[in-house]
Amino acid sequence: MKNGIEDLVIFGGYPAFDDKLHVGRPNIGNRQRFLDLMDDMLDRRWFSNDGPYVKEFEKKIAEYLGVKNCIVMCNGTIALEIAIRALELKGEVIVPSFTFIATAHSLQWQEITPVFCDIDHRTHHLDPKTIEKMITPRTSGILGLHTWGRPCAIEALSDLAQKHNLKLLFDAAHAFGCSYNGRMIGNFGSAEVFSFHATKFFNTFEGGAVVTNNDDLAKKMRLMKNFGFAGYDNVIYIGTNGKMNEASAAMGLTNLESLDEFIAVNRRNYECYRSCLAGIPGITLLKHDDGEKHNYQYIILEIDEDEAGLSRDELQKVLWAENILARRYFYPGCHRMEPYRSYFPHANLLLPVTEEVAKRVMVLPTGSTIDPQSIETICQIVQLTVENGKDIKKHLMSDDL
Ligand code: T4K
Repeated sequence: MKNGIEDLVIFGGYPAFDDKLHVGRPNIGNRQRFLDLMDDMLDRRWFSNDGPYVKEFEKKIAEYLGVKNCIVMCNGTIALEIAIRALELKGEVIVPSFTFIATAHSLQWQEITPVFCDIDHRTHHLDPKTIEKMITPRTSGILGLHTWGRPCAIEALSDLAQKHNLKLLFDAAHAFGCSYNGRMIGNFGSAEVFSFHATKFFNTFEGGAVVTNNDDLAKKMRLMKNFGFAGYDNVIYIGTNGKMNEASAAMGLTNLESLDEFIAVNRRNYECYRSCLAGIPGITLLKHDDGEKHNYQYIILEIDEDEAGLSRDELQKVLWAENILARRYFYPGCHRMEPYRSYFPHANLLLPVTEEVAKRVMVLPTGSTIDPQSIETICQIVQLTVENGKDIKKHLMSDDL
């Protein structure tokens, strides 16, 4: 408990936490269950190439999402690349810049130009009104993103895709366990791609999946993730190595059994942040639609510098000094990173909302390693900092901390 700003580390106090609090600390299900699966895997000596755990994991995910096909892969980025190639996207694809760099790279890696489109300031999703202006004769698709797990404007994007004869793919890296109009994310567009990276609330160490209700597309992606092999000595398609290994699938099977628990903990943490941050001027917590399923894996704040008295970056400095490692996802936006910064030096002019949002957003720690007491402490520090925003700003500027 900090009694005044003199207790903050930036003024010479002790850190609120001895150990660093991370955004993205992995959740781990029943440890013994995982170790038992590992024992069986070692006895069986079957480690990869469509092993029994991978098959069972794919079946369970497809059932959980109510989708016809699930193809698990070694990570979300390769899964995106394979989905993009299987859909035969080319030329230009419309995509948000306010995303993790993998979304843009998965296109550029295949020499497809990501055309960055602005977002809606409330939802942080692709703004359907802006998309139409970005469509050219070279546009072959839209790559939408369910940012923070909240479903993007699925219907508007589908209408636009249909109207302009474009393919529609969703980067659903954040949205495992979320629904839209009561239907699980995974059922929309031509296909949707999940990430099961260690930092996601549901992880397979590294991993990802493409899900689709299109059987032909699924068949093609299965070939592509296995070099194009259609049987021994028979390659019928260009492919790569996108296979998930058995240890990752075992982690996935273990964690699926604890999925509801992970979500319940995230929800408890979200509610705790919601009540503790209420009423702090200039601090807005992004809300989730209580009528839909949600994984609550990201705690997203927007900081209004005028109201809070200090900027997002200044608040982050205060928190880091206290060992609260808040993150600035997705600063500064893909368009300000290479190679896109060099390719499109004036992209910022078309992305005013992206620029603004990237300066305001901060993501706070949650997950099973964070308890309500820690959240109360984090929020108390945010409150204390905002109450003294002007003095802290002056101090940070003078000390250049
Ligand atoms: N599309 C979107 C929209 C995405 O957000 C992502 C991934 C992808 C596509 C691509 O999917 P993958 O190919 O990754 O499956 C992290 C993750 O590495 C990345 O997967 C994720 N998005 C992104 C949002 O976050 P960083 O650069 O923040 O990672 P890092 O190493 O700083 O880790 C974050 C925090 O988690 C750290 O404070 C430490 C902690 N951590 C991390 C790892 C790996 C742990 O405590 N244990 C761990 O094992 O990108």
